[in-house]
Amino acid sequence: MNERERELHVQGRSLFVDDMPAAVGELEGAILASPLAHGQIRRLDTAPALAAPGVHAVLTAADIPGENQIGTIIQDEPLLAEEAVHYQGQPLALVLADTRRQARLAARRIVLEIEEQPALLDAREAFRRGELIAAPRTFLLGDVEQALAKCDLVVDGRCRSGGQEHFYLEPQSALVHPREQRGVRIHSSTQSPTAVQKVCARVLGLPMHEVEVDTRRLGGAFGGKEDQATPWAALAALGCWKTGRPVRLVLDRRQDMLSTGKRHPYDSDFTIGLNREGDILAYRVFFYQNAGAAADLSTSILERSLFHATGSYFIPNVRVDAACCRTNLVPFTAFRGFGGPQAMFVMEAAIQAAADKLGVEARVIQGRNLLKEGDVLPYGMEVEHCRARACWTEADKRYSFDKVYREVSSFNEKHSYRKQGVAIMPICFGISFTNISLNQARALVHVYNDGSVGVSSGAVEMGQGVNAKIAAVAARTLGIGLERIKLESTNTTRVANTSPTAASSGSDLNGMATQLACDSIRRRLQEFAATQLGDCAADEITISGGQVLRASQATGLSWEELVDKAYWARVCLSAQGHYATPRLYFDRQQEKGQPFAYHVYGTALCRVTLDCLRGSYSLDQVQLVHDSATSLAPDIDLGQIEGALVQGLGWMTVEELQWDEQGRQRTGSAAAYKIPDMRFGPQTVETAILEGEPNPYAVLGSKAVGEPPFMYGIAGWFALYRAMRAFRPKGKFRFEAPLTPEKILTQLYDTTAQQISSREA
Ligand code: LUZ
Ligand code: MOS
Repeated sequence: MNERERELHVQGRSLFVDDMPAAVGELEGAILASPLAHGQIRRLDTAPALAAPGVHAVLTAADIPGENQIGTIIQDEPLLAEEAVHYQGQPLALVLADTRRQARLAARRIVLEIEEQPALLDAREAFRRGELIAAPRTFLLGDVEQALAKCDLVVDGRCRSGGQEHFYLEPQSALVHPREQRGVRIHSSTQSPTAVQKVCARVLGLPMHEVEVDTRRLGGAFGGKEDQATPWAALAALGCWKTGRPVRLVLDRRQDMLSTGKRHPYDSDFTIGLNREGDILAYRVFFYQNAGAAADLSTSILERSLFHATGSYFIPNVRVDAACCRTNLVPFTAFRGFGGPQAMFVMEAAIQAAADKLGVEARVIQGRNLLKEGDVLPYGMEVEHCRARACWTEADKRYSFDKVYREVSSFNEKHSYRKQGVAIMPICFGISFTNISLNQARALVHVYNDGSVGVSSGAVEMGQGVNAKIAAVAARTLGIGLERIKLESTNTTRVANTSPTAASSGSDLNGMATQLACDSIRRRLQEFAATQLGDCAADEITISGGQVLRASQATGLSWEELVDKAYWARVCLSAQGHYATPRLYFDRQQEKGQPFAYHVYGTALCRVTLDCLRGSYSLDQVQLVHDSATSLAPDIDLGQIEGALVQGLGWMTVEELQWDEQGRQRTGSAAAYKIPDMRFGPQTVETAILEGEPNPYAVLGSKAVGEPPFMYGIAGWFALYRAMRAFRPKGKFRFEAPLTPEKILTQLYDTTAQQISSREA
């Protein structure tokens, strides 16, 4: 966040969609969502709702002038259900009334009859029945079967991870104003203004240039507004188109939790093979991804699971299979890490299972098999500028793994019913959209003739600080102070065809585009200054600290004066920059290529204390080393690292989604879903930034930071596992996240699953 943004936030003056003033005649929307997970719609009678006080219209699929289709990768998702419902929370109708309350009350009056059908909830079961969203994919390296036959130790197992609610503070919201020619102007809380523009145009049957989308900022997103901000904007746009009035649609927390997608639950089978020394020689894994009722981004997310199947390790023989399975749950969607965390959790589980069998600490296997320069990943990319070992070694040097492990052992010797556990989590995360075409961005920079600067780019500010980073890029490139730079809203008429702000790449891509635009303007100004100052070449001119220099000497000419003179001399003071990440390619037949611009590395150490009588625990300490190259804004990176860590710990420990047998959410409200709070979060977090050489593949030598540190949270799960193991050395524990206190307790005292020796009991 930049200074200005910070000030607005603490004063409560920053505007989110629901803070925008109401226009005359504005209507508020409310949706009717399916109460059942699966069934045929027999009756949908909107008349009673239409008769309710304040109601102006009730819209159903029949009212859609264009296509009733919001799917982007695969066209399999209606905006409003027509004949059948496929998940609980699926929108069926939109009510428009004078007030939000009237709209919500009226929505309850709609008469709905659904003939219920059995709900398919389990990914493996869906796979067995052939309910696949796309053909399964396989990544291969070496010969896994042959290698397994030669291993000293082969261990297999099953690993499951649950979904995760995004819990952004600002719920899904949109505000749509009518324009002439049936066009609309949309304020949407979206990570992807172009996706909203495109889908709204499709739903309304308009060309894209009739739909303008403007996004000032979001109150958090975490992937939950990459694809899933779109339906709410499209519904509001539909309401506006039908009534000719401005329409606002803001979900309340319950509706949001019920009707929007979350992180994908995964169920996986693994086989890992090692030699006696602990080298991993072979790894085979099958990911069953629970995609929910529609494709959404599931196939892309599954692709990232394939890429991150081997985590931070080099394994010479690998087979990864992955299936995207259709069920009757809410369509699951992007969430920080995008399928990477799910895959990396399985890898760590396999290592833990092997360590248990070998009777060594997992860190021995982890440390031996870390990626190094020149290793080839299962997707054919060679590792360059590898920092895996550097982060691990630096973490060991700073935090002394041996010392911490010894302290934990001695604690455990002294305590019978409280046990500590410690785990290390190395991360390696690929940066770039796996859909290569999305790795492009544009920026539009105006230098106004008073010397102030406006920057528009495709990046959406969602609290992650992208505006501050882009402002830093502009200020550095133009040679002027940050106070002269303003980041404008993200708007499809200023910057078109934007990729979502996602994949940790918002600053990388849009920062580069901004740098290119600022470079063009700076070059023109240098040339102009050379003519003004006379007797010198443009190359000798620099601008620094808002002053024009010639051969590094002051000229007395300021930025303002230069800009003013340039304007009167009719020099163009605006520029557009376009950036497309170089070097990327991927062959989906061979499943090989260079899908990432680079990787981000790090190592975290997490220590916990478990109360073995109650199952409750505390996350005592996280210490980590994170690879940041040369950061654009170290304070922002620190916030991203710590925030992602806590969110990752939440996913692994207390955040639990549950559905009943009919596929109805049990955890669809803030009262039933626990996210980490101040008391739950780690008591201490020590973060060290591994400053390195500038990264040659991102803007001004920086590295992306949004998603990678999420995976440090996985250390929390394994630290708890080891504390459980310290209490029950022979216990049979499942590799299943989240590891809630309830699950710990039941596993510690599940006498059917283990033989508790008399000594232990
Ligand atoms: N979104 C996307 C993402 O469309 N493609 C990606 O590869 C990705 N990766 C991380 C987060 N969001
Ligand atoms: Mo994302 S998971 O929208 O980067």
